Amino acid sequence: MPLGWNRSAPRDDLDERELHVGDPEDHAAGPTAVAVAMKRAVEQMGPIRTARTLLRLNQVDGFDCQGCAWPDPDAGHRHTAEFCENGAKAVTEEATLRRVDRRFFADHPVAELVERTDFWLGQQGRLTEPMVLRPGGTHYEPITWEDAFEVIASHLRELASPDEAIFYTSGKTSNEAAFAYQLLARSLGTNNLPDCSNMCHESTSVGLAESIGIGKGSVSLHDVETAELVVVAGQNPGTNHPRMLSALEKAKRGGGKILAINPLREAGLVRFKNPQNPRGVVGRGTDLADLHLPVRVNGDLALFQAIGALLLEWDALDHDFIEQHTHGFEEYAAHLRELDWDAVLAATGLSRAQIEEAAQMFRDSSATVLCWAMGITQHRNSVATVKEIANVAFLQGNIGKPGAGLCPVRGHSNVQGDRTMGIWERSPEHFLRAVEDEFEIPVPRRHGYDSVASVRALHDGDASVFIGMGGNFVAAISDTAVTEEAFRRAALTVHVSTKLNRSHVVHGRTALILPALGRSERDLTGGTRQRVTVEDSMSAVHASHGPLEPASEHLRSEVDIICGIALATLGADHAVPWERFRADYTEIRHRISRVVPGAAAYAEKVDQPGGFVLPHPPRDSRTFPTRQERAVFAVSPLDVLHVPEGRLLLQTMRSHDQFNTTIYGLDDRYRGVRNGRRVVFVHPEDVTALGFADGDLVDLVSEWRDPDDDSSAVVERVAPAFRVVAYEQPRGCAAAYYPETNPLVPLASTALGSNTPTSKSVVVRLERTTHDDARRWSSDAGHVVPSGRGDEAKRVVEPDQLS
Ligand SMILES: Nc1nc2c(c(=O)[nH]1)N[C@H]1C(S)=C(S)[C@@H](COP(=O)(O)OP(=O)(O)OC[C@H]3O[C@@H](n4cnc5c(=O)[nH]c(N)nc54)[C@H](O)[C@@H]3O)O[C@H]1N2
Ligand SMILES: Nc1nc2c(c(=O)[nH]1)N[C@H]1C(S)=C(S)[C@@H](COP(=O)(O)OP(=O)(O)OC[C@H]3O[C@@H](n4cnc5c(=O)[nH]c(N)nc54)[C@H](O)[C@@H]3O)O[C@H]1N2
Ligand SMILES: [Mo]
Repeated sequence: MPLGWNRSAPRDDLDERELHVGDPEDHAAGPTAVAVAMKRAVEQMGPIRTARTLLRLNQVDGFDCQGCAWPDPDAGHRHTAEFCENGAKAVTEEATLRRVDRRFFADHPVAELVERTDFWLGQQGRLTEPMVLRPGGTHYEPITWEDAFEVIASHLRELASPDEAIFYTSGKTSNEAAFAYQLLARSLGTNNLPDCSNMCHESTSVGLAESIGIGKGSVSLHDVETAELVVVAGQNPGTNHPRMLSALEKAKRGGGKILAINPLREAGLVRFKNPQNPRGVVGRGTDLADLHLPVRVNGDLALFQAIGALLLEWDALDHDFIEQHTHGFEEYAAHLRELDWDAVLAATGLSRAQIEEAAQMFRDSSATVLCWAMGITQHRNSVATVKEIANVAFLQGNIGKPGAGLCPVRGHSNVQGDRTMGIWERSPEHFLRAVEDEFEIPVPRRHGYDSVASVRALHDGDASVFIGMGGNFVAAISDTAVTEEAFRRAALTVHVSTKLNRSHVVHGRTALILPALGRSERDLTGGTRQRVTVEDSMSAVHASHGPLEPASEHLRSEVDIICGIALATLGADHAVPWERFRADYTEIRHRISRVVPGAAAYAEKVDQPGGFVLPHPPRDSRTFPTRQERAVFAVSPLDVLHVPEGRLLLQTMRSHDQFNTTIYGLDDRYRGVRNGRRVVFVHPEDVTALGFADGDLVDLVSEWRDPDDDSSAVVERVAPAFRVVAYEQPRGCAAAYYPETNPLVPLASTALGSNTPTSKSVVVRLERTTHDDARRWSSDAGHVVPSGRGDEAKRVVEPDQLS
């Protein structure tokens, strides 16, 4: 019996139906998507509120979708219904009429809530008033806002060093709140500003900064729509960026081609039935990918090297671009002339013919857009892979020209804006100096903790206060058992949240829940109607204001809460005008325009309909702010991830019915799974070869040894009770949903250079489950994690025991 799992199945009475597995779908969206979105919305909001809310979504005078960071069409080119199925679910989750009030907390002790799944917690409704859990307390109790701020202030004042406090941000936070939040942390004297980006596109930010001098993508929506070739690597837009399918459809109708690079044949990459036009509603829809390369998990570095080598061999190069704008071409070309094709085939699991066919698509295109997301960024070699993608773009001059460029597709709706505003544990010197000059406060230069380092600091006692501006850090980050133990050691955990989640019930000695306004709600902070601003994945900044009555009269905006903490901690005569910030966010926008590069006249520009686009030198003028002042070809060794015999390489991904740790429902329609989340997708022949059958219940056991230390022991981690689903993909690979699989990802297993958890490359073996109630677990709703101690969930195996 695996250690650390002597817990019964979690309690979840939401859905007692059996897990059901059918065939995956061969297209995305269509009328079903509209029907599902409307059903969920009407269930939680009623028909009138549903109509009022959804029609304001992503409109020029409306509010920005809380879902993903995909951009909006230009003002004047938007549909009446400018949203997707999953955007509608995101809005429903926030605009629901269900409420979590003080009665709820009085009825449910924390010891009970911790046994609930994240699905159940989220489905209880919106948080309504500030709550505190006192040391040794059994229940959360109401607390006034002023007392809550005083609890935080007294903890912060008692710290021996400001670096013992951690200020986490999830990427929904507006630019105004983000700017104020980083200013609060830095006023206190710390750069401890980890964010969800550390777990997400950090490998992109680090890789692109080295390759092109700026960590952001270089395309506009128009470029994607007019490209001759769009490459979609390691991304599942049908689920996670559904509005991207409309852009891909436009590209196809304009004669463009699509190359999908993904271990799974995702429905959204096969065919799209656009519910906005009749062809999509009654017809067959639009075929998307012209070629699907079923790459082995983690094979992309090798694949892009091979594509580069073929383009070199065929002399399919933009010589002028290479000569005028790049650095390091000779070394790169020499490296690829030595390419070891056997290693390429082993790493990618593809044939040479398949790779040549893909390379020909590059050769035959004079304007290529390269898109990628988590399938690229969450591996040990991810930074190198991002640079390899940039290399291939440079070969053909596919940057800074129409219909071409690099397109990392961001996750959270404002994750890119938060970074622009200074949410960064290692903000550059020019930014820190600008803050210092603007506010005349000393700003620390020591780098802060990123997300992984924050867990370690809490675990080791180097930090004792954790403040989360949105998000669900405990469930989102790797190594759940270790993380939960770290949180339990904190003196104070504070969460500014809209919905109940696991981070509220795995808590420090004192814990606060501070309920915030959501983006769909009217913000009357300071007595005037306030707007906020956000930046999408393509650097477009625009304003957003919500139409709805707030879920409760006690809610405060994130800006208001940050200013409240600052005033309680730093006092009213602090150099930063916190009172003026909360009275009128325009004051914050004026400060942004003086501190943030490229944001001059920010307050005025966001008044233009549709907003404005931040400067991006490679996109705008083919200038590259790298040290070499050119686009830099990177040379990276080709590595093949070795998976021992009898093990699988597991990627952890999203179902169609979740937003990160927020579980909307239990169906992954496109992959044929209904009423359950504890499934592991395995190639049919691997299922048999490993001695199992489709439908068996297994525990997932991850095996990890420090790759930099050959003598280290193998450490195992277990996540119990997953149903095996035979599912087409490259041999040796497997897939399962996050966050249920986060207990398997070691905290120390991170990407080189970006420290992002390797949640897409986890070496696992399957073990027949020994849990009595395993059937119940596997048909259970949502998120199950151990609440055991960190060391209990691990067992140590000596290296020679690993075959
Ligand atoms: N509805 C909805 N929308 C979302 C989110 C959500 O949870 N729900 N999350 C938001 C956030 S924060 C983010 S970051 C994005 C995430 O958007 P995605 O990156 O699309 O999210 P994942 O589900 O993690 O999907 C990763 C994809 O990469 C593939 N993949 C896995 N490993 C590899 C590999 O080694 N190589 C290649 N080539 N492919 C691989 C998987 O099969 C899968 O198709 O979506 C955002 N939008
Ligand atoms: N194994 C594995 N782990 C992963 C990933 C993976 O692919 N695999 N993906 C990683 C990625 S890409 C990301 S981005 C992270 C996500 O990590 P997070 O951003 O920390 O997690 P979310 O689940 O998006 O946070 C949801 C919570 O945010 C709060 N919230 C929602 N809207 C608002 C709002 O408007 N204001 C405030 N104040 N709070 C709000 C709600 O209370 C909700 O419970 O997870 C990472 N973890
Ligand atoms: Mo993300």
